[in-house]
Amino acid sequence: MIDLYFWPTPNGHKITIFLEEAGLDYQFKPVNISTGDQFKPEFLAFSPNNRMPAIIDNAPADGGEPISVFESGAILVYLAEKTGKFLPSDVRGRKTVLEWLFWQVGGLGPMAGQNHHFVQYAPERIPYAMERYVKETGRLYGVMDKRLADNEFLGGADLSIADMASYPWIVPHERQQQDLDNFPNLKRWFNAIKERPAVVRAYEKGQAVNPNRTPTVNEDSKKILFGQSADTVKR
Ligand SMILES: N[C@@H](CCC(=O)N[C@@H](CS)C(=O)NCC(=O)O)C(=O)O
Repeated sequence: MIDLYFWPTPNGHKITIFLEEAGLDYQFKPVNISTGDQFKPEFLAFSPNNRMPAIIDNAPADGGEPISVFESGAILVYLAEKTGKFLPSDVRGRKTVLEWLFWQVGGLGPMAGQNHHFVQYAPERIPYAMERYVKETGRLYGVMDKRLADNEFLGGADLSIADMASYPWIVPHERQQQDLDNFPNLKRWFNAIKERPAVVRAYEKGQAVNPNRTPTVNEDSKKILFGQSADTVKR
């Protein structure tokens, strides 16, 4: 059984998609980041970046004590290695999936995240910042579109953890001021993933963790989520 420390956000959905696709047993451990659960000492003990998702694997492959993992990319690699699914074992296929996984966690995620911040949430309208991140998000969509012109999935012919990492960050494409009609290969990939039964289940189960669908970023939670500094960590 996997304990999934989770809140329904793009980074959280990456892991529910994997768990549903792989058919692993898991239980949600809600981390309501709007109310500050990410700062609870018991969570910080194994997720020191005060971010979710994180997991605890209660039945690790070595038969030893439970193993915790934080960082969505590390969690996806851990689960792929545990199950032997969605990360090829041959040297070339593995390398390619890891390239696109790292591309997502180091590029698409952070850039689209800044796009969300400056376009939707920043208390001041800063045109330079908005334009910078909307354009960079568009550039990254273009990179994906080109890759998907000759490949069904980011890693090649098969669904992989690279697709699972990227898909949740394309879901809010309208909020990111991107038009999928400008990226036909990306649109084909997006629609194909969206229809997968495991992905539908992942989103349904994930949303049920926040049954009232309270927006994660609201006037109260902005005080918790934005303006964190070194002092936040020292506390
Ligand atoms: N690099 C991290 C990013 C995770 C992340 O940013 N999580 C956000 C929600 S999507 C969070 O927990 N935020 C809590 C906070 O900002 O205090 C990963 O890929 O796991």
